[in-house]
Amino acid sequence: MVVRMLGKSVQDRYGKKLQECSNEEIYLALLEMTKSMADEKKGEESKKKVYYISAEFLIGKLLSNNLINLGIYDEVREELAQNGKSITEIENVELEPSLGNGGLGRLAACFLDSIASLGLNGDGIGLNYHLGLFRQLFKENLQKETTNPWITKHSWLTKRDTSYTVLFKDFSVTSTLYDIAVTGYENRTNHLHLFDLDTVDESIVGDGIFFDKEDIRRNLTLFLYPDDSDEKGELLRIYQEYFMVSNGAQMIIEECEKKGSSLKDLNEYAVIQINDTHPTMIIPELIRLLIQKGIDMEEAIEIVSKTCAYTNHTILAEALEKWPIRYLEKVVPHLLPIIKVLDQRVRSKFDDPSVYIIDKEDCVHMAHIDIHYGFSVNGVAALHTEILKENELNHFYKIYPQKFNNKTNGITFRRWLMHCNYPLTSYISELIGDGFKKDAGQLEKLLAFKEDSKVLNTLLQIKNENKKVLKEYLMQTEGIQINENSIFDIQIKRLHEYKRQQMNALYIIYKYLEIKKGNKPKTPITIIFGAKAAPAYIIAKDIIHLILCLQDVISKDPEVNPYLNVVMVENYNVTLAEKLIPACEISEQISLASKEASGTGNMKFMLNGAITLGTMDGANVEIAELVGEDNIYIFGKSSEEVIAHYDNRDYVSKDFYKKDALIHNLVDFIVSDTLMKVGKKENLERLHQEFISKDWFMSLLDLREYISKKEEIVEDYEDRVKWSKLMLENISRAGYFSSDRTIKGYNQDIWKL
Ligand code: OAK
Repeated sequence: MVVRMLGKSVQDRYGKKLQECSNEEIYLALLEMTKSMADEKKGEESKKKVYYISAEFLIGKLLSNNLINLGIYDEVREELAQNGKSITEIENVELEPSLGNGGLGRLAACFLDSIASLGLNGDGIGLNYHLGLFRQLFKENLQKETTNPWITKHSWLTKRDTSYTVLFKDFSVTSTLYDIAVTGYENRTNHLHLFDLDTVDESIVGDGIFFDKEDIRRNLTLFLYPDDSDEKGELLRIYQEYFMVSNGAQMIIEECEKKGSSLKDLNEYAVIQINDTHPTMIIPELIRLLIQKGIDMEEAIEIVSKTCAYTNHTILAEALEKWPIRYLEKVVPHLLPIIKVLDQRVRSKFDDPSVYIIDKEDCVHMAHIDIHYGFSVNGVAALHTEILKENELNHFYKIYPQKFNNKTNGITFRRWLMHCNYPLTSYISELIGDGFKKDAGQLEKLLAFKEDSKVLNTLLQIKNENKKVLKEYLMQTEGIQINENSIFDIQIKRLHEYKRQQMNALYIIYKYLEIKKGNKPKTPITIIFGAKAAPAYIIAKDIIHLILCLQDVISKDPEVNPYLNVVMVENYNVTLAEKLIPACEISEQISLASKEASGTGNMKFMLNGAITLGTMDGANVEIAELVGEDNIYIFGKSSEEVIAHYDNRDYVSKDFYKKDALIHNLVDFIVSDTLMKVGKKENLERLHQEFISKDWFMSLLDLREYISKKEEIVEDYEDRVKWSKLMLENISRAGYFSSDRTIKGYNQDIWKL
């Protein structure tokens, strides 16, 4: 039926048949058709609505996802195939929206999918970054940055009439709103609201990603996370954040008033989930707007406190935002009297400077605003929430134990199984029916096939097919050649020292030297990385340099490359993740215990039958509990041990370097002639020094255990029956990590829609 609509639509549009159309023409026809089908699925305007406000929404390409959720993917795919067209090629026409960076942004996207799929009334609020996060290029084994424009006639944005005035210190601006429809799986359509400014001008960007940071009218929504390594950059971030929250607050108030709210009962109409601290200014902004509407300050504070809830996504000090008062004075002076009152109220109640909003250096701690003036504080995995309660936010937990709760992250199975791994999805349906698509827990039914060699073999076969698809894709898109008969070991995530890509690099050096000595692995290994480093994060860029140098050296060494290969994919994004994850065999989740709040890649890999090699960190802990210790490869110091090292300040990386000959050797290889020939002295020497004299995230502490665990997993890979059982066990137990489960939890405990 739908497909006939597609045929008719292309006939009307282009006056020709489907098989005569170009991929671009078909894409546009599908886009229009899908948009109008989504519009017809408008859900009921329930009294209360959740607003998920976030600086990032890493939504990925939308065509296939929308077709799946509208229930027409199979039909469209088949009809296209019958007309000699491939849905995969048509997907290639779409540019990936560049509205996010990492886990926090991807989580927001999974959540929007689950909110709509569960039939809940909830929208996202964010910014329409024209050039998104930067596009990553590799030149001379270094990361370079350029712009990543993604908005074209092919994008899913719909311009709305809605617009608001946003007040800054020296001027005000008028916003424009773009919406992206979010259709749930066989359910309602909600919206992602992206605010923008008509005066923003992409042409001011020259030479990579350089632009005038002070030209706010023209730069405000150019980039996600513009460089904030100087004051002008920090001010621009405040402009962006305030622009986002002021628009959001005005929209929420307008929608609630339209539904009959007097605003005194705002919390009966709206609940605002604050995604980390970037949107925190929505609290003083809402208070300000309520006062403008005639509500007195005390009452306004009470109302807002009943409406806002906060999610913490990191314990890393540098990611916990604090803004100097003098910066806020330069951008949003009208918020300061309110922030000062909020601080005063805290001071009058609590005699503990660590919970004040304004510290003695006159900095405003954004998370402290959220905790005092929101009604819920949640962490994103069980361990993370415990660490918040017992360590990082302990003083707050003692004041407000009832506010703290855990919501272990999840992923949408529509994208991370049904869309990205069609062969596995079809096979699971064949074995246990379609029930798991709406009720992920049903994946456990697969456990009935634990001893079924035909099923186990088919799982291996599907993995092999996915590996070939990845090989083909990397060849076509990046010109990279990989060996499909090697073990695919993958680490894809933002580049950060705590995630320890550098420890993986030391393993590569270890393996390289072993092979040189004649100790060859039985099956060749391909270690694949994907990661962007923040442009001003020097050491992170040095780590990328090291990995690219290793890739370079090994690819040119015929003694080593039949057994070991390193591949760093350029410009890692959701589209690449969708190809890498179904092909992965070993999932690298090796953060320093206590530092990774949750991780969500770990869940995606598990669901697609990869085996985790990881530390007891974030959601790895819950994965380990679910699959049992025989089905996961865990190594490294525990979070307690790591926290004790930080508390006692007794970790000295130089001791490991000096006392352990193996470690010494691996670290020194970074500045060996072999690497210096392809790399830059300055970068390699700096990284070498970093390992020896800092190593803030204790790579050397866990290195020996990491190497031996990795040797063990690689050895176990040889037993194909054992491996296929590991796969089955992991896939079967992944149901818990559906974001539908997470969202049901948010709704039950926090939103109460
Ligand atoms: C990004 C910017 C500021 C603060 C946190 C982030 C972020 O991406 N955090 C990540 O959030 C994910 C979703 O909760 C977690 O799974 C990751 O562990 C965490 O690093």
